[in-house]
Amino acid sequence: MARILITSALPYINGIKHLGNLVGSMLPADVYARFERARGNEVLFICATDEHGTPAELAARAAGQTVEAYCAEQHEIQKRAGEAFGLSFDHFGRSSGPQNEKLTQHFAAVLEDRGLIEERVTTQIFSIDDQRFLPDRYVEGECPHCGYEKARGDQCDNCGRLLDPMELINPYSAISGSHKVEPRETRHLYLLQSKLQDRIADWVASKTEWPALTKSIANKWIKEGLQDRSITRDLYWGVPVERDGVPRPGFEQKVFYVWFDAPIEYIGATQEWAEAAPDQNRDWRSWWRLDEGAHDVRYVQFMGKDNVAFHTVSFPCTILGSEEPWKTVDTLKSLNWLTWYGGKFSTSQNRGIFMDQALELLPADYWRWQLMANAPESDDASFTLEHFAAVVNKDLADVLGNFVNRITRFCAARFGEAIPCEGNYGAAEEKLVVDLDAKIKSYTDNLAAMEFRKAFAELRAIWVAGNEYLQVAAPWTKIKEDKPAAAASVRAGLNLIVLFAALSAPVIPFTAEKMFRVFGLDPKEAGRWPTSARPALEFLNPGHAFTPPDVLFKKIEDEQVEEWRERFGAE
Ligand code: B3M
Ligand code: ZN
Repeated sequence: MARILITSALPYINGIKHLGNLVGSMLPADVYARFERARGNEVLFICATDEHGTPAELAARAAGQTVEAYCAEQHEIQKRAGEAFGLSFDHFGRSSGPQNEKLTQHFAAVLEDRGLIEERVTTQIFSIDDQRFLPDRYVEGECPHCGYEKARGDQCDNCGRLLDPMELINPYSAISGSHKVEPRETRHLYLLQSKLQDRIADWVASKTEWPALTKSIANKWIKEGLQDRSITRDLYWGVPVERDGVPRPGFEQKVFYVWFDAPIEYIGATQEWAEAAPDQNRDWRSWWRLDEGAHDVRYVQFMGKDNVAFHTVSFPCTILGSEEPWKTVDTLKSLNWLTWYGGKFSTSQNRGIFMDQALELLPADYWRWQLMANAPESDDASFTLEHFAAVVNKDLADVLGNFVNRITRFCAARFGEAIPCEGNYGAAEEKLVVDLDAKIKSYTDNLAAMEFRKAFAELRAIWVAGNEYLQVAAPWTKIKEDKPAAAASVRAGLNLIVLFAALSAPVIPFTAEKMFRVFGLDPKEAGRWPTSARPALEFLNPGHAFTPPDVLFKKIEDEQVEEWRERFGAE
């Protein structure tokens, strides 16, 4: 039994996440966690809301709430949405918690002791009316290159060039619109990443199992050379810049940068998990400290491609730079973008479906299947309602749902609501076993490699093989001339439902549970990962009672697609 630590990128606190965010990290992480648990491994699956930074402050202000109240409320909303989607986190924490604060301050202190942190004075735009320094993207003005009037301080959306906010002509605050802005000097802590160039380059080079997308992004940053980066901000909301409870002189009004503390929350949330159940002897250190048991942990991270640099370079600088025996990541699965009809999901422009809305339309498994079977792995992928409906209707309703409903109903009508006893398996079942075993192996290998599209193409092929078997065995006609033979194929078909439930549970857990319940089975027991269809065909004893389920998946009608197109801005 292996110990596997799984983390999903931490969803930012400013509002409920859309389907693209979901498939970008939390959902694939969940599928993988469920798979590894079913294989009998000890899994710890950790996530949290990422709560600090300017966007949280501004969102709170827009909502007319204090940032503390806003974050507390939004955390609960995201937590509930995750649960409703079946995200099986062992803990869903909060980066604004005391554990993360202590750890963040600890890392900063150790890094400073190692000579990796220094104070530097920089110039930044200060907004007099807002009474705050403006992060680059909150300064707007005219682009010095193309003249576009709403260029952001970090980049011009019109010509695409990267900008420095000082370059903007006629700059103003994107927060208040005020033009009363001026450059002012401010002092910040810099993490001297340049000193860690070789260390990080060697570490990345040693990671031979990283998938291509992850590796190529990491290598790009290493090739460009690691830059020293400021890890503090002039803000109210964040981890205070303190050491052993004492504020750093000159930094009383500053906090650590959100991207410095957010990854540390992977550790913080694990500590929250342990402290949430004091009676259960949970040892967070055994997952994170190499000197306290974590040497045998395998650590897997999931994230969208825009987060890869932070996880392959920045966070490793924090961890490795500390020279303390912390566990580092073994492999990182990164995903491309899911687009909404080829464009961006956007709350303000009412484009796309968000997690809470999705569940108002259909149960979680419909979305989980479509998103994972079409995950943006090798490239960006476009979500369209038309494709969604086609996939659900075909894969889930016609193939899997139809299989389950057809065989359970037929058996109930002709043999009664129990596994038929008569007849023996023969050549057809042997062929089925050989075929399924090859597919189960390929499916398992692809899941283990986190190649989700390939994996779920294989799972679909497994369901199809079940249908084809029934098509050929045709108990509905055979029953007239050879009842025992018909009984044997019905018995095989019913056993396949249990097999399919176990294999499908990582991606469609709610449906898998319903399939187990048809036979009154406990998903924990019956859901162990199958390696062969051979024992699976004998799993249910003849005479074992069952109850045919209601239709597992309803087809999506054209009118529904039309209505949703209207509502969610499809174009
Ligand atoms: N919160 C993702 C984002 O907002 C970011 C991930 C943090 S992972 C430590 O883009
Ligand atoms: Zn421009």
